[in-house]
Amino acid sequence: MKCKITKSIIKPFMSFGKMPLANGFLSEKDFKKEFFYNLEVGFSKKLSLLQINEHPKPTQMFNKSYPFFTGSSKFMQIHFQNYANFINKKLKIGSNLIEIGSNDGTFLSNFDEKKINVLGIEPSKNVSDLARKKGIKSINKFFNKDLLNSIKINKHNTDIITAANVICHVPNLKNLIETIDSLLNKNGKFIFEEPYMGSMFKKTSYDQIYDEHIYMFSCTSIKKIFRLFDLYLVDAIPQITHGGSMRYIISRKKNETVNLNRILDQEKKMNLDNLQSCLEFKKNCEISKYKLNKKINDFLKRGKTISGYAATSKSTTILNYCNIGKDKINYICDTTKDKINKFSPGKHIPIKDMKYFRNNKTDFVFLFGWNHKKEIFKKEKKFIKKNQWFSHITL
Ligand code: DWN
Repeated sequence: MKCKITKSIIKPFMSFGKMPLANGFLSEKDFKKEFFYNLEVGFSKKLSLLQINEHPKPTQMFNKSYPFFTGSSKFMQIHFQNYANFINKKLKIGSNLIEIGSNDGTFLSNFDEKKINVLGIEPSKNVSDLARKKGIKSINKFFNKDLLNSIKINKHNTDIITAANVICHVPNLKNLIETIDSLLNKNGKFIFEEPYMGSMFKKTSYDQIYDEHIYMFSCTSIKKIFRLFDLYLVDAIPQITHGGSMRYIISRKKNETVNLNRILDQEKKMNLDNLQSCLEFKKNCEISKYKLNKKINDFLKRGKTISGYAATSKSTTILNYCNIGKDKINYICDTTKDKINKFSPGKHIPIKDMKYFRNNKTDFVFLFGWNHKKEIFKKEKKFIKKNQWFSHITL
């Protein structure tokens, strides 16, 4: 191992201001002691890596009652079936498979445990317990070097390590990658999916940036990071999930596909390897904020009412950055039990269940779960007309 990368503070190129925990849905009695930090974004020229500077401790974010369940979206359940099929093709009977951040076991439930030895590592107790209840081997711990000392596990014996929407949550990438390195066998692969910086810049979907998303990756940054550990990005496959993601395939052997080289060229053209694209993104965020406030104020001036749909982590960035509170949005509806009857982080908009949404119709609905648009529109088409939906990005 040649390198020393730990997250270092870099000069920010933009700030979203004071932010609460993205998933810190809270009760009224806790308003006064709510935690805030400065959401500043920097860009490492060396690694072409977008990162936030300050963030709460991982134990503060991924705790015993983490309110996000992978299985909460039907579309994502199908996506994880397809992702599992993709991985299954690379395994044989008796192979060892580990998922980092296995949440409620949605992905691992697609494997036949009689054929594949699956193991999920999940730091949030509530979701890890849920996976265990489904019969999936899940260890309630953070995936890092300490894990190797605390559980019985053979080194260099894992065929595939996977993750989805997890690696950008881990501040100490050095520790994480070294742990992966010591578990994978000589032909082992690390395959993971993450929201894609290129899609975020194209859509100006700045709400992908919040405390849990410490990094925003591109193929260029992933290639640079893993190379430092003698591990190589060999292929990348774009995904439509979460508004545009990328599946990265890491191997011990350097053997880049034509497809990967094409994406890397595209990223150069988009300036994803340098600060220019970030400065453009910053400008676009400011324009987006102005336009969103104007749209909402116009609705209100016309006497219209607004509710929000899906109390996503992402909504915390939008509401706090754009300073939108309960004077503008009456409530946000959501399907998650742990969020219902609480209040949104920072802006304290009430979170209500879907029954409330049906009985308290508003003129317009802010779709915070815009990445689940297809699924939600289909579900709600009887109740909400197409022209009643809006978001900070084009729907
Ligand atoms: O990376 C992360 C992604 C994968 O999931 C995490 N850091 C946290 C979380 O982010 P998110 O909250 O922005 O994820 P989603 O999947 O965009 O939104 C989930 C929320 O939306 C849940 O609270 C459930 C809600 N929802 C709903 O109320 N009705 C979702 C769907 C599909 C629905 O129909």
